[in-house]
Amino acid sequence: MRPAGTGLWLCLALTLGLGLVSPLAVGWASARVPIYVNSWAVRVSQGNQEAERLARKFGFINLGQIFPDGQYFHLRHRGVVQHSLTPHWGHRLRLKKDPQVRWFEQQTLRRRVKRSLAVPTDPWFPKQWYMNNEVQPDLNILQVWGQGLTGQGVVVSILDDGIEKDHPDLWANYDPLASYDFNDYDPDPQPRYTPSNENRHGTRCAGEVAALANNGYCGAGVAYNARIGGVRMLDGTITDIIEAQSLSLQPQHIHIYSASWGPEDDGRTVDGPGILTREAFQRGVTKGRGGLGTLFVWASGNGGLHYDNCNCDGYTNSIHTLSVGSATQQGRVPWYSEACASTLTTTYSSGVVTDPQIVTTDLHHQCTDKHTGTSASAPLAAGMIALALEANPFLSWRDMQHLVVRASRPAQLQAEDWRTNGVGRQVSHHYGYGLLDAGLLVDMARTWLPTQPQQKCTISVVHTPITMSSLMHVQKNVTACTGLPNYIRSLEHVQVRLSLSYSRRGDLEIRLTSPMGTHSTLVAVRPFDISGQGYNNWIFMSTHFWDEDPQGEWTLILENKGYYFNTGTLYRYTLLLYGTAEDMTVRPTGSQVTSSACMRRDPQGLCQECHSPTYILDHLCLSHCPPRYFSHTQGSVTPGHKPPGSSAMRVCTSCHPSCYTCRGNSPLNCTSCWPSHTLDELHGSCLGPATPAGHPLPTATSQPHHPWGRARAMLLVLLVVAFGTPLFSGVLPNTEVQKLIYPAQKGQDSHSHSTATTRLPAQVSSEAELDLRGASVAF
Ligand SMILES: *[C@@H]1O[C@H](CO)[C@@H](O)[C@H](O)[C@H]1NC(C)=O
Ligand SMILES: *[C@@H]1O[C@H](CO)[C@@H](O)[C@H](O)[C@H]1NC(C)=O
Ligand SMILES: [Ca+2]
Repeated sequence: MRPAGTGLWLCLALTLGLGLVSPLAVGWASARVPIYVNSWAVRVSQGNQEAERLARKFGFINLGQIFPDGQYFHLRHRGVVQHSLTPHWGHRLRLKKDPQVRWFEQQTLRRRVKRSLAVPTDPWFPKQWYMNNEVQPDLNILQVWGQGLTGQGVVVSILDDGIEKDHPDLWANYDPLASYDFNDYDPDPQPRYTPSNENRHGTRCAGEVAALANNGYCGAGVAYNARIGGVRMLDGTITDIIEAQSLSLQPQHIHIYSASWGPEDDGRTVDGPGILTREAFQRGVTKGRGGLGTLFVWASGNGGLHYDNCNCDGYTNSIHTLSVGSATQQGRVPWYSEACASTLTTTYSSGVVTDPQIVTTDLHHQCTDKHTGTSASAPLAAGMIALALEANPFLSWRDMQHLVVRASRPAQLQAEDWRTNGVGRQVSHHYGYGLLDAGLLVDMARTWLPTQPQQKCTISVVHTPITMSSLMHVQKNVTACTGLPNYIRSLEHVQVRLSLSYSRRGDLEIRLTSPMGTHSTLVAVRPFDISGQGYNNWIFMSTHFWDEDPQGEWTLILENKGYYFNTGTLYRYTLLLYGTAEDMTVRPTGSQVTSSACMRRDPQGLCQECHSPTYILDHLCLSHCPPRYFSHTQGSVTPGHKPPGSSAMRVCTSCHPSCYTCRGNSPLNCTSCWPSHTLDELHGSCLGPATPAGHPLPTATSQPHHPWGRARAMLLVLLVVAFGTPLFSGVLPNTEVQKLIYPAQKGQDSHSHSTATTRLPAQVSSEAELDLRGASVAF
């Protein structure tokens, strides 16, 4: 229940007999859309008798007079849905026609928040310096709580070493459907207790997101009314299967996964997700959350002491994860922080011993003020993202990344590498776009115009072996798929896929410069990386070119920053651009509520038709149809129902009730099912709760254990083995400075849309590593 609704509003609400706000209603209400409830205020001239007559005549319940003057009455109708986006036309007509009714109004939900309640009363809240206004600026969470947003209706799962589900500050928000134990294969994620309490990490992360507020215990979570689950998966043998299963647990139920782990942060590892885990990410963003895409929030890594670079970690540098770095209370780069171009945003965390740390729940029903590292930063961001999702539940995974870019500020964060990119934003390899501001994030989430589907433009720059010099520039004039359906005007992520051999990998610095002049370091010197294996189809990612126009000359710079006699051969270089054809820099500023995508309104001002690419649902224009609805172009369903002047209407229509998501309204059109139901992929139908024995897995919709999945995985492994290692040798002379210029050719950029297709795995780790790799927990 919301603690926010008290005071005057509560009195009024009780008088009117309104229930408290449901999660769905909160989302809508915050988007300033009226929600009609099943209550009417009616003014009659002849008092209670007249009100009783009206109630009997039309089937209302008379709940009595509103003021003691016997004129205004509160009528409720049981046959009307409790929350509706449209007024009830039938009752409106009837009441209008009745000569004894002098005035009436169907009631709508009012959002009223008692302002003083925003500051939680929890005893440790004064120690939560990063959100109690103690430092300026902090994460700006009080402002969001002040608006009544607390994560209600949002589900977050912590992928870690378990969660103490009976902790007094967690139990009430604990969600068993968002939890599982993949170490023991049972539904209970309770951590394994040891004398050294090493399995406390997940419980600590969970409390940052959703510790209860105002319960007189510990502190408060960022989204203290969100539901929280835990996946126990780090306390045992870690395989690609376990990672993939964890990341695809209940993708229609869990909105946000928060993970603070990855390959060893030892400064010499280059490793990323295996085939199945990459497939899990891909499925998550395309199918999770009813097609809006699962939100994977990731800690950028703790390898700072080893001069590690998070671009050598295939989890944080995936475009599908939202990677979060850390800053100390003083606004400094913490000693453990890893710098890399794939970090998107930053939240606070610990620093040196004298710096304050993060306050959260701990094992054995305890509280702690000693949570540290980037592991502490990612859950804070996950909580803030939960607040934004409550404000607008229809944001896609890419919408959220766009919003995070815009809601992050350099603020007082100190770094030597703050630079202004081609669209005027400040960006740093330590902090991404800076400190995330929850107030800004929520404000922008409310009015965000959905982004168009993701396009991908692939440019193969080098495909014959070149011997590398000590400083090599590879230039390429790019058209960004101009004239093709996958033309990109505004960039999101940029990837560079490289295959090269090098005598000492850690000595090679790789940088990329965009046509707008933004320099991004893809990997800096890693003194501990003495590997002679080079990079084998490794993908580097940068977020620093966000919203830039990619047309023109891109320069890749490979520079030997170490031993003079280093040698190497560049085998392949592919530039992969992601983004949309929309010019994101000319979007109107200020309020752009989704209703501004409305093309035609009825006399009441309600929207009837939306501009492409949005779809209409209940008079709202949405970028995607939510779960339980499918998008289609009307005309094929109800021919002759077309509005004048337009050939087709884009609408969201209900699925068959047996489906969770679907592509049509038949029970055979399901694409995913409700929790505990199984999708029959052959027939597109959902089967009721089954699998009691022999199938301990909690979901059937997304597990990568389908026979075809395994077959394909095998195939992919074979492909990797066959094509993974380049076997060519260099031919060009080894000059000091090399400049390679490749002109643009129209049509050379390949056509590929990345939204629907499943691609071959691009990052290749050796077959043996797939199963034996241990993931290191960030502390
Ligand atoms: C890139 O190509 C475009 C179109 O062919 C041309 O106008 C432009 O001058 C080229 N830029 C560079 C730096 O070569
Ligand atoms: C929906 O299911 C029907 C069969 O019931 C099938 O004919 C139709 O093609 C399906 N629609 C889509 C879009 O898959
Ligand atoms: Ca508490």
